[in-house]
Amino acid sequence: MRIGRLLAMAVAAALLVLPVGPAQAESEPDNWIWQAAGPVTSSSISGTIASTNDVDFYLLRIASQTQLTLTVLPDGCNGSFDVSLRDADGDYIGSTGSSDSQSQTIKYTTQAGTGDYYVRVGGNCLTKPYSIQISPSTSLLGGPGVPTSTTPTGEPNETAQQATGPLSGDIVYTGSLDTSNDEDWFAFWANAAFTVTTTATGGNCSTSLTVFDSDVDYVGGTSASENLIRHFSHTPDGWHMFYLRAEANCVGAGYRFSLSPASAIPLVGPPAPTAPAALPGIGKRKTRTTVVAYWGVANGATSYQVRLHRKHSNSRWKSTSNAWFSIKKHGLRKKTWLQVRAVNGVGPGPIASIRLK
Ligand SMILES: [Ca+2]
Ligand SMILES: [Ca+2]
Ligand SMILES: [Ca+2]
Repeated sequence: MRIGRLLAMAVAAALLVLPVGPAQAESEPDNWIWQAAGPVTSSSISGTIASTNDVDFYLLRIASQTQLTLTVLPDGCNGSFDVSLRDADGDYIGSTGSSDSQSQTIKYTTQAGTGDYYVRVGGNCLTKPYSIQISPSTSLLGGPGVPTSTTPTGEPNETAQQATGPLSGDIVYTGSLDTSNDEDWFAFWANAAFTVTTTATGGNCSTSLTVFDSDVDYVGGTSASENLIRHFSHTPDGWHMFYLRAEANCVGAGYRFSLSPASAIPLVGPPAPTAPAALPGIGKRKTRTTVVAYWGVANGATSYQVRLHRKHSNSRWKSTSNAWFSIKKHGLRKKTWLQVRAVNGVGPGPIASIRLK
């Protein structure tokens, strides 16, 4: 981008009055998005491109709808620094270079809501440190950075039967695909909507993650290449086991992935089914000719059973889908009780009783 000489001087003058806090110095290794330093909270970042293939990543956590300016200061170098801004998934937003006489800027209004952004610095100016000012620095929010604690996974894990698991939620797992036919299989339980998040970590390869259900039928998936973060979300219709398969398009691919939220990723299968709960209550109503008993719906009930009880004798249990039972007063003997219980496929629940006469 070309800017006029006057404008350049105005920008340079403005820079002189910018408050300059302590610069965040780079900390190698920071060559991948998952190695990004930060979140940066100082008003400038600085580092050195140490070799032609050195790249430096920084994480910025920025307040909602900030009019962000990244200013790459003149470097006095024959080469140039390449500076780009990336969104939370590593996707490109904009870039600028550096020159030996003029500052260059990236200006961008961040999205609504607190958001993560990445700054990537590369280039061929190998002799001088770079310096990038971030404005307004008050928009830079702190907080946890890219997780550095990871859980490596191991071989063999070539099929669903060999799957490693069950995996936990909110853990960053790492793995690599080391041969042309290497597949890495994992298993996990999920009982609510979950998201698989992944990025490639090595070998300049693209890694794909595919989710299968417990019958090893395809559910969906995503793939990520270098410095891109990708997601796949799924809402299961209950508590199920899933399989996750990692594959890559070239040998030596590394990958990271996590499952979230942890609350949707139980470590065990669904609890065994149980008989229905007790009836929450039972009552009765009398008319001139009948007594009607009625009860509250029991948790887990698919139907109910009723019988008459008197002293030590019971009638046979009779099934009903109603939550009530009606009997004629005429012929009803004294001290007769109605017993009711909820039932389901597991069996009957506790008995509730009410005196009819
Ligand atoms: Ca560096
Ligand atoms: Ca680096
Ligand atoms: Ca494997």
